[in-house]
Amino acid sequence: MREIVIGAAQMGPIQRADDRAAVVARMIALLDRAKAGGCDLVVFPELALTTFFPRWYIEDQAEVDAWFEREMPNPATQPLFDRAREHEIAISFGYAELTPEGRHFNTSILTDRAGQIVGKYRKVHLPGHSEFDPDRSHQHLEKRYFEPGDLGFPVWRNMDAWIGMMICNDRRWPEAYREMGLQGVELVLLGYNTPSANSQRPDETLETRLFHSDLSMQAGAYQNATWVVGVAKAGNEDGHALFGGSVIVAPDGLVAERAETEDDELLVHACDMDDCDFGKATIFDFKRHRRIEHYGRITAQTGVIRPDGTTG
Ligand code: ING
Repeated sequence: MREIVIGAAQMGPIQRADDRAAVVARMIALLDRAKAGGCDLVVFPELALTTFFPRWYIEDQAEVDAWFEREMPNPATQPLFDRAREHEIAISFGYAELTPEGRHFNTSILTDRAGQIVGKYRKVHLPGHSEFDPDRSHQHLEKRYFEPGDLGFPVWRNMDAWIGMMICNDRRWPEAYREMGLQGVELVLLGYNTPSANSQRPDETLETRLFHSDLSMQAGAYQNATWVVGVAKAGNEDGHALFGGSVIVAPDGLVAERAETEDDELLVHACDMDDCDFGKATIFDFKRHRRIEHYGRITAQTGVIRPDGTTG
């Protein structure tokens, strides 16, 4: 048995006016609760340090860059790393990364239990648009503020397990899980900030949107025989609602824990990494069953090319 007690630290809303110190204090409070709950690893949401600023159209680059971190850890987050090291808890959280070369990424990191960063991931699938869209009730400008990730989908050995990360929209793309599944991933950590409503689909209910989120993570877990931890930033941020629904999904695709609120909430579950073995050795023994000679389109083309040659 290779058990990791995992805490999914869902966070409630972060307002545009909230400063990082107040947010880090909330993360530390969740970390203290996780310690009391016996956690070995705690997962925080996407863009955990700030409001979901891609909902705002900002023209001044200096104002945009104020939402980004230039180094990690940094003075604002050092208290979090210090408390995690004291508790001997590994952490993973998302933030906006501004590199020394001036590149902008939607990033997440993973530490070991001594507080050292052992892995970094940069969000590959950026949803939304890059120019102001007057038809939307709220903008979704990740394509404006971030570059697509340039690190691929790495998997690291940490805490006697193969661990990978993805971020939010990545969870909707089976390629992201499979890239890690083909590296033997046993635990996928992901945070998300997902609007509760979509002005382009006013008829789509919150229940349906939560279903799509669960469906994506449960399928990814089952089809790659891996644990998946999905952690929301939730609640009303300056009038814009994000849904909660954080989950810990087992390698058989079943939900082991689910958040009940749209606030700071900690899910705790003892996850045995050996539970991945059955799926990887039977139904999803990739080496025995996959037929890559038939999968060429998946990396040969981006969009649809129909048999009659029409596209788009
Ligand atoms: N948010 C959303 C997500 O992928 C979205 C955007 C919502 C895309 C619903 C498609 C459908 O969960 C982020 N931040 O990617």
